[in-house]
Amino acid sequence: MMARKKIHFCFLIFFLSYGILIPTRCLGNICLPKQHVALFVFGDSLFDVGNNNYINTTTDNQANYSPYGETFFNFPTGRFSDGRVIPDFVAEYAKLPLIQPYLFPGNQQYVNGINFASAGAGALVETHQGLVIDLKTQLTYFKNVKKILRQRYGDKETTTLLSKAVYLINIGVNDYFQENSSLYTHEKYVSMVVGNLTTVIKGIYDLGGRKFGILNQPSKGCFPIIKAFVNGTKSGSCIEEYSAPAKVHNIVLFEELEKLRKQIKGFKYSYFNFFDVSFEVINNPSKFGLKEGGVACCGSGPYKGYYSCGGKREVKDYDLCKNPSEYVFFDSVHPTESASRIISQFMWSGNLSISGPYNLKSLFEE
Ligand SMILES: *[C@@H]1O[C@H](CO)[C@@H](O)[C@H](O)[C@H]1NC(C)=O
Ligand SMILES: *[C@@H]1O[C@H](CO)[C@@H](O)[C@H](O)[C@H]1NC(C)=O
Ligand SMILES: *[C@@H]1O[C@H](CO)[C@@H](O)[C@H](O)[C@H]1NC(C)=O
Ligand SMILES: *[C@@H]1O[C@H](CO)[C@@H](O)[C@H](O)[C@H]1NC(C)=O
Ligand SMILES: CC(=O)N[C@H]1CO[C@H](CO)[C@@H](O)[C@@H]1O
Repeated sequence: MMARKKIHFCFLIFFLSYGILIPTRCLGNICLPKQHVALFVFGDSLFDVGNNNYINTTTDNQANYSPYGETFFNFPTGRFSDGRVIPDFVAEYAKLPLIQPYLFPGNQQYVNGINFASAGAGALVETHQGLVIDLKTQLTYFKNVKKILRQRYGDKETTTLLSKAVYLINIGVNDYFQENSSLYTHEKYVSMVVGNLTTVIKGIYDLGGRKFGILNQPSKGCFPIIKAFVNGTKSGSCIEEYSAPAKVHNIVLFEELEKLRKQIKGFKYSYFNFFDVSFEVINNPSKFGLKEGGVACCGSGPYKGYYSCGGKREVKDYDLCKNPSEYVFFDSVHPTESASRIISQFMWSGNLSISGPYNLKSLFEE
């Protein structure tokens, strides 16, 4: 019930601020401002806004229990955060309402976009297979959305909507957490992960997508969960060797995006340097108005690095900080709402070395 109310409220704001004052075009009985740009979201727990509430999975891949959601929404929504996550801020900056999870039951509009992200998902279908919506399946869902849009609004409007839309993708962290990854050389495993990611990007392009926002891998060696399982590190320091595959991934990903830009017509992208931004925010939280980058808000063990927030996973004990807004990490892997806002601002308006060749703002305005 509460989720519904909030969504209607957002639609209302949207129509009040755009539908009436700005010239519109209409899809069926829904009128959109001329410059309407939808947001489609693909990925893992960083972006999941509740899809995993509706699949058979484990509590490791779910956040639909307290204290997740305790600040902004005042109830657990399935977001791995005390409050909002990155796609919520991107939608806000793009003057869109909150983008709904694809699996949310009931009628969906899709004209503002939709979110397919699933916590635990990877670019490889083997990653948490059977417990998540892998990236390939997310693409299948998008294909289905396109079909529905065409039935409702016709080919021409659908083509326009999809070509103007921005496609935000974050994937890979879970692939590199797989034990299997050690069976391969870094180079081989990275080529599989990035290869499957670019296959999905091409799949979206073939369905009419043109504008892509892609995050590279964060500095995983700084995550409390990694630090907690390595002995003898002093508080706050990152473990560089755990970031090594991420660095290879990031180089290969950038090369592949450049190849796509040169090879396929109209392809535009924003490559977000999540690695440097996450490293900076974690290690210099005070620069960004935060206090704690080394220890998580919710969890147990050293650095609150055990993944036990909410007490419904393997480890049942957990502590919760008083003020999540002072922390970078909410649980041992996921950012707080405050950190997600900071990251989103860099994605939205960061300079070329952070968010390029387009930042998200310029992609939306294209
Ligand atoms: C989830 O698992 C339960 C119990 O195993 C089963 O009854 C149900 O059909 C499954 N639901 C889906 C959507 O697969
Ligand atoms: C990982 O290992 C499992 C079990 O051996 C296997 O079924 C799976 O295909 C492997 N995944 C990859 C990406 O190699
Ligand atoms: C995608 O991943 C699979 C393993 O799931 C791998 O066998 C395949 O080669 C990868 N595809 C590309 C294009 O790299
Ligand atoms: C880009 O922005 C970052 C962070 O605000 C800053 O440190 C860096 O100097 C900027 N680079 C350029 C080339 O302006
Ligand atoms: C020597 C030492 O401190 N070993 C510890 C390393 O961390 C593991 C897991 O936290 C402990 O079980 C070991 O005792």
